[in-house]
Amino acid sequence: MSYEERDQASYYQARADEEIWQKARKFGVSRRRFLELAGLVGGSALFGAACTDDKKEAAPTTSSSGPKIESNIVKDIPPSKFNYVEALGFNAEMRWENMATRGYLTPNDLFFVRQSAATPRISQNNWKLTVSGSGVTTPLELTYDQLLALPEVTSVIRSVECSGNGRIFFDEVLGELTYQDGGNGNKVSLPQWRLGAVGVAEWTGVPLGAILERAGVKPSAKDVVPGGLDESRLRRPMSIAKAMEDDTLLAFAMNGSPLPLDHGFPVRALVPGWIGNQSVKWVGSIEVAEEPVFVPQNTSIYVYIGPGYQPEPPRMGPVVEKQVTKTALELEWPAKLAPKAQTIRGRAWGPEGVSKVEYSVDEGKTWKPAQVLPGPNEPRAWVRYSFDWEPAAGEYKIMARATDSKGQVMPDKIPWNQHGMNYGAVVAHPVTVA
Ligand SMILES: Nc1nc2c(c(=O)[nH]1)N[C@H]1C(S)=C(S)[C@@H](COP(=O)(O)O)O[C@H]1N2
Ligand SMILES: [Mo]
Repeated sequence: MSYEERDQASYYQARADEEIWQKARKFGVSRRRFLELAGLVGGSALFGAACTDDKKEAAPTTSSSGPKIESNIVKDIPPSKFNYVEALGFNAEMRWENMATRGYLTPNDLFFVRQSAATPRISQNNWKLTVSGSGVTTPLELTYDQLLALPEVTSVIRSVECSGNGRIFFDEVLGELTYQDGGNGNKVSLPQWRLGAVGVAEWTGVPLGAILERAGVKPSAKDVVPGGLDESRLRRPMSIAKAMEDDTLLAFAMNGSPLPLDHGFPVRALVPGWIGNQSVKWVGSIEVAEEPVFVPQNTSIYVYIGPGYQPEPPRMGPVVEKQVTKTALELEWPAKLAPKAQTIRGRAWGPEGVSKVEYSVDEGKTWKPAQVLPGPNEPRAWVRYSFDWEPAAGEYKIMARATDSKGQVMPDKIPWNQHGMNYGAVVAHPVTVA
């Protein structure tokens, strides 16, 4: 497809949506309800305008179900869908209760956003990818069209999760704040996510390995570093082994739509099973090095610092790459439920996949197996589960814990680390039944 054709396609999509909306209006459907419905069926058109430099045109059609938040995130982030988490840039946390009415995937309009700088507006017409460095024999450049035309294009269902997901529990459970060292004794606070900094989408793109092979990747290549085109210029190295895995992609579509602006349009890295920071958005370059690459991201920011962790020079502590196993309930935090028989739902995920989920409604005294629902249930995505509960009025804490495919059970407690990385302990969800 040429650029013109693609632009045409999004134009027609927008026209078609407008037409459906006009019809819906005749039946008394509000704009907001219409957009919600569009979201349920995929709502590709909501993001179809993602390929322009013009701010006005690029802004997705917005629904407003609350006061608008000034942020440098382009998509609509109403409080009904997101908690806006202030710290180190722009962070919109998914509200888990919204997932209770959803299928396996996180719709694009509910997907959390984490970034250190404003969403850049990059035109796919000017975009190109450069692949270079000592680890390749034939540096190359690819245009957007060339990338999309590669025969290796594939789709995978995978999670993206911020390594700081659950960070707030270090403070709430262990009673010790997490922070980044700002120099001069300054403690910079980090995004205090609860559990909504995770989502699962179907990503379409080209395996990074296929591109590296085209560039003549050398057997001596060690580290691969995608570089972001946003103001933060994020560079995040991964090992050549990780770069060559089948599901490590340069992705250009998310749940069947062109990547939304906030999620990395036109192209992002997808590094499944590893922390979200690895999945560099707005990728413009891939550097392949024969030497290990050290940048603040893997020497001082995404490292474990604290009692029980040792520095590993030049790193200040063990590097954080893999995610850990976690679970969340599809309930408001704190939740209010009626005293009657009901089904409680949740999702559990981790880099090794999930083989079992158990729950406790008596603060961990007794545990029962939850029912894992059918679904893709792939490792590096998540499983959905449910259990029936008929509570009497009162105050409760619901706990859930997942076991991964290696038999590893989520621990009751984990040690504190300064940056609040990978909170993988069991969480107690407060519930009032009245
Ligand atoms: N270029 C760039 N890529 C980035 C970031 C960023 O600030 N700039 N943030 C990273 C972090 S820390 C996370 S957790 C994920 C979040 O991806 P999402 O916003 O699509 O959910 O993007 C990663 N990719
Ligand atoms: Mo992150």
